[in-house]
Parts: sequence; C-alpha cells; structure tokens
Amino acid sequence: MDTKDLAAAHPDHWRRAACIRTLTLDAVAAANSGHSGMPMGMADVATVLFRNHLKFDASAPHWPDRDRFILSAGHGSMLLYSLLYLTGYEDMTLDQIRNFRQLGSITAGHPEYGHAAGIETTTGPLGQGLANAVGFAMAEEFLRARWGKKVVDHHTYCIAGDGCLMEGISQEAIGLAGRHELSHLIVMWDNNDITIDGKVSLSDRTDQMARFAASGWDVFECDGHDPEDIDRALTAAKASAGPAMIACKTHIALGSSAQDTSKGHGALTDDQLIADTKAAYGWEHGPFEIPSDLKEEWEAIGARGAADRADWDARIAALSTTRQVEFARSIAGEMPKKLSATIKALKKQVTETTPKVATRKASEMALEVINPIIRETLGGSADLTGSNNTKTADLGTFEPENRAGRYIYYGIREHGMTGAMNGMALHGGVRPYGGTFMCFTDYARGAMRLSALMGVSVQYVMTHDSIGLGEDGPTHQPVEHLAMLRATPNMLVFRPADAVETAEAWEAALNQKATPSVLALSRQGVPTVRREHKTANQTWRGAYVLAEAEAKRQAILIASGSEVSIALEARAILEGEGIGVRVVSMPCMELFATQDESYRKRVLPGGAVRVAVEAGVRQPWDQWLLGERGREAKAGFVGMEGFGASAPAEELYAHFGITGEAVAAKVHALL
Ligand SMILES: Cc1ncc(C[n+]2csc(CCOP(=O)(O)OP(=O)(O)O)c2C)c(N)n1
Repeated sequence: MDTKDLAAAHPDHWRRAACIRTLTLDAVAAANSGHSGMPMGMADVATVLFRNHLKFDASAPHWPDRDRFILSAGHGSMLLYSLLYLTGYEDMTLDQIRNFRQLGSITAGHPEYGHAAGIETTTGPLGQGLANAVGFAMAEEFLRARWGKKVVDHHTYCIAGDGCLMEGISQEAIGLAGRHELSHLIVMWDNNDITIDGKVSLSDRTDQMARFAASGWDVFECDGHDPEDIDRALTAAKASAGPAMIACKTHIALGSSAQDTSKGHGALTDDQLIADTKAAYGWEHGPFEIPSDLKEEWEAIGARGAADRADWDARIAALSTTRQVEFARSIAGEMPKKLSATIKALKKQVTETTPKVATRKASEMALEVINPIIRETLGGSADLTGSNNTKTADLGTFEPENRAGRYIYYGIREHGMTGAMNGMALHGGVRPYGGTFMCFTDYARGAMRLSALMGVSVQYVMTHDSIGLGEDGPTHQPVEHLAMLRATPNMLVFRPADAVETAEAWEAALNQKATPSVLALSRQGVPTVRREHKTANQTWRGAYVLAEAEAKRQAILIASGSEVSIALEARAILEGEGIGVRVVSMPCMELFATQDESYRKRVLPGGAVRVAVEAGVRQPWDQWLLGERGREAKAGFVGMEGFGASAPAEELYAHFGITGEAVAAKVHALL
C-alpha cells in the first residue's frame, strides 16, 4: 500500500486522517504501551464516519438523540481519544492525550465509560461492544416507538475487529440484531487479517460476510482507505432495511514498516519507525502537534450537529409538559414516585395472605405491579420465560411488528442478552432486566462484570438458585455462583427469603442508578417468613433481625433466601430446649456491609454462637462468621461443600444435611 498514492488521491482527507494516526503514534510512544495498528488502520473509516455521517455535537455529548459510536475493538482506544480531542470534546484535552494510560487520566488503556464524555461504553474485552451496540439499537427502536421519530431517531455505529467477530458473544449479538431487523445499527468490521498471534488464517476461515448475511444482515464492502468508497458504503448501509455490516478492507499499522503484520497490532515505540512512518504520511509536525487549520476543520466537524440539536431542543419544547417531564425522568434513570407506595401495598397484601410461593414467583408478583408504573422497563429471558417468571401481563413482545413491546425473547444467548442489556442501560431511557438460571451466570459473566465496572443499573433475574431446583441435577445447581457474584465489586446480590423480601429487593435494585443487581431466586416454594407488615424496606439494610431469641440468647443463625425458613425451624427446635436463638435474615451482604457500625453491631452482637445457613459454598459467609465480632471457635456453617445431585429437592436438602435438625445440631456442637 503506497501511502503517497493515497495522499495524492484525497489530500485533504489524508491530512485529516493523519491527525488520528500521528496522535496515536505519539501517545503510544509516550506511554510506551498501547495499540498503534488498529487506529492507524481504521483512521480513514472513522474520519469519514465522523465527518459525513455521525450525528453528534461535541459541545453537548449527552444529547439524547445523538448517534452512538461504539469502539468494540477497545484496544484501539487511541482512535476514540483522538477523535474526541480533535472534534473538541471539552474534557478530552491534549494533556489527556499526552497522559494516555497514566493513573488519573481519562485516557485509560481501554475506553472506560464515565471517564470522558463521548465514551459510550467500556470496551476492551473483545466482542462486548458489539453486543452493547445491539442493545443500544434495540433501545433506540423501542424509544422511537414510544416517543416518536421527532424525539428519537438516531443510529448506532460500531467498529469491530477480527477478535470481536471471533468471540462467541458476537454470534449471539448478530443473531439477535438480525432477528430484530435493527436497521439503525451499522457495524464496520476492521477487516485487516491480523490478530496478535499472526494472520487470522492461523485460527479461522469464516466467511464473515456470509455469516452476517445468514443471520439477516445486509452486508457491504469497502476499501477502508478510500474515503469515497467508505462514504458510499456508509450511505448504502444507512439506507438498508436491516442491520448493516460493512467489511472495511484495511491495513493494520498503515504506512509503517510493521504494516500488515502482527507486530503492527501492538505498541510501535521505536523512534526510527515513528519518524519513518510520519515521513510516509508527509507529516512534518512535532509530537502531539496538530496544525491549527486541521484542528479547526476537525472542530467544525464536531460542531456540525449543533443545528440538528437545536431543532431537537425545539421539538422537545413543543411536547406537552407531562411528556417532557416523563422523558427527562426516564432519561435520568429516576424511579417514578409511585414505586415506593406500590411496593408497600404489595408487601402488606403478602403479609396478610402469607402465601407459600417460590421467590421466582414472588418476583413475578412484584413485576406485575412494577411494570405498569415504570413504562421504561424492558424485560426478557434467555429462553426461560416460564421458569424465570419475567413476563408480566401488560408487556407485549418486542419485535419488528411491535417496537413498543416491552418483552424480549433473547433466545438461548445469556452472554448476548447481558451485553445487550448493558447497551440498553447505557443508552438511557430504558430499564432492562433479564433472566436465566442462576447457574448460567457463568455464560453471562463477561458482560455482567462490565455492568459492575461501568456502574450501570441492570437487573439480573437469576432463578433456580440452589440444589432446591431438584431433579435437573448438579449441572444446573449453582453452588459457587453466589460467592463469585458477591466477590464482584459494585454488584448487589439479593437472595430474598420470601415474597416480602423479594418485593423489597426489587425496590432496592431499581433505585440503584450506578450498580447492577442480581436477584437470586428459588425454584421451590418458600413460606412467608415476614409475617408482620413493616413499611420500611428491611432488605435495603442488607440484613436485619427477623426473629428475636425468646430464651436467653445463645446463638445467632444467619441465613439467606430459601434457607431462612430452615433457620427458623432450627430456632423452634432450640427454643424448645430452652436455648435462645436469634435469626438474622441477610438478603444482601453488600448492603449490610455499607450500614454503619452501630447497626451492624445491633444485628450481629458478639458473644453468641453463630451459624450461617445457605445452600451454597461457605466462602462469602466467613466475613460474617469470623469478622463482625465473631470467633472461629464459635462459628459454624451449614451449606454445600461440593456439587449437588439429581433428586427431588427435599431429598437433596436431607442428603446434604441442610435441615433444621442439622442446624440445631451444629449449634449444640458449638455451645
Ligand atoms: C475477550 C478478550 N480476549 C482477549 C483479548 C486480548 N486481545 C486484545 S486485542 C487481541 C487481538 C484482536 O485482534 P483484532 O481484533 O484483529 O485486532 P487488530 O489486530 O486488528 O488490532 C486480543 C487477543 C481481549 N482484549 N479480550
């Protein structure tokens, strides 16, 4: 590839794109780490996209009707940072570019949501951005149906590399987008034939265009270094009726001696190589230097959308006040005021009727009252709707014929579902929740971790949360999953004991703006353990005294979920013997940990024997058994030590010794 020919063919474009290429070279050299090749290869595509197609206003990065640009190939972060700097995003200063990958800078190794305006999502784990993009596009379709084209009408553009397309999550995302005919989604594939280990052909021979086409996408091709060809392909992609994929033929690390090699993938830091490459670009400026005429051109690109945005503002102002307020509330992620009263009413009804229901059913009962008042919830399940109890009566199905439908059949795609839900939550204006079996959080894990890292409020309805699911056996019975989820920073794990706690958990979860929640729910029926109506949300405190000792307190039993009633059985046995036992229900360890010391001390005072009961592994319980004034000699655990087995649930509880009698015996042994 002769860069002289490219420069001669489109000199103005060439100079604009060279800004991205040289900033990348300089920033990676300064950091002595990073990925030079991808931004150097995709600079032309990105330049044409931003200049001719992307609807955005750099001075208003949160404008709700902007087009979204998602860099799924997050290792090429300098592509995004360069674009944000060049087009004039206020927080992306040249100093930030100079401090690429340094502590405290907003230019992290991979783009991190929340660091800088214009970073729509955190990417780096390959394929995630692509799945997010599908969620963004679904949210856009839904909101367009709800609010009308005048309020919501934008595109989602995504750059994905070979790595993104090799990851399994890509197939889930592609299938979902094809099914839903997401015509406002455009994926640009950086088709450069190179990954870290060498040529793509070392590990893959997939016909990517055929693969997308087979899932219902419209596919296009372009020469990723010819601005006219790129523009043509983008124009065609925007006009297509389905989601569009453009295979952009590019050269990684274009213009350098590492071009078209895996060496070009990583950090190009050699002084001579950088000098030679800049010479090949015809670039005669110093490091980090963008000549003012070019910077002005780029800033004009950044301001191109200002008129569109002003028009949009006027259209919003023309809406009725009620609609304006509702739009602003949903975009801000605020809960409607009615939520609290609605949950209280449900709790009251449950304490009066004391049903014995599975907490997955209790979750459905909660959703039946939540969904009608929060019109931005988008529910779904990875093909376990009837088991996860995620679909309520009023939702309707989201599909091309009914974009206003609020229930999504994700198919058997836990990871794709989760990545899409992240995208929806990031888009704003919708509140996604989705379900699968708790055991298959493993399949969703890559994206769940990113919900937590980014701080987006997605609710995970994870049913069949223990051996209590019974006959499906150990393949389906989670034992280590609660520990894994609780170990994840910024994730709330709710394991409610009954229908009251489940309603409270939903309220607490929905009120989180920057933290995802898992609701770990039982398959099997559990009795109502909260028999006295309290308006205050007890679950919000993480743990609370459910039943006080009657005789002199000698033991505290701490339990969650379906094991709370087992702890109550043990208490009855022990109290019958004159041993005073307090039962603490602990539906959410993370929230309890945030309570002040005096509250924690009131719930878990020192002195008494402590036994935790949960049909999972012990690991997360040590904090409450040994810490918080506990002592090893006085601590015990009743739960799982290995995998489960296939049998009816009650037999399994007996077999694994998770019974009231076993808990009572443990207390005896410790006293
Ligand atoms: C899930 C995941 N696995 C592995 C990596 C490490 N990784 C970063 S880039 C890359 C190669 C990607 O190849 P490609 O998408 O073709 O990028 P290019 O070489 O074109 O820059 C790998 C394996 C990662 N970031 N995410």
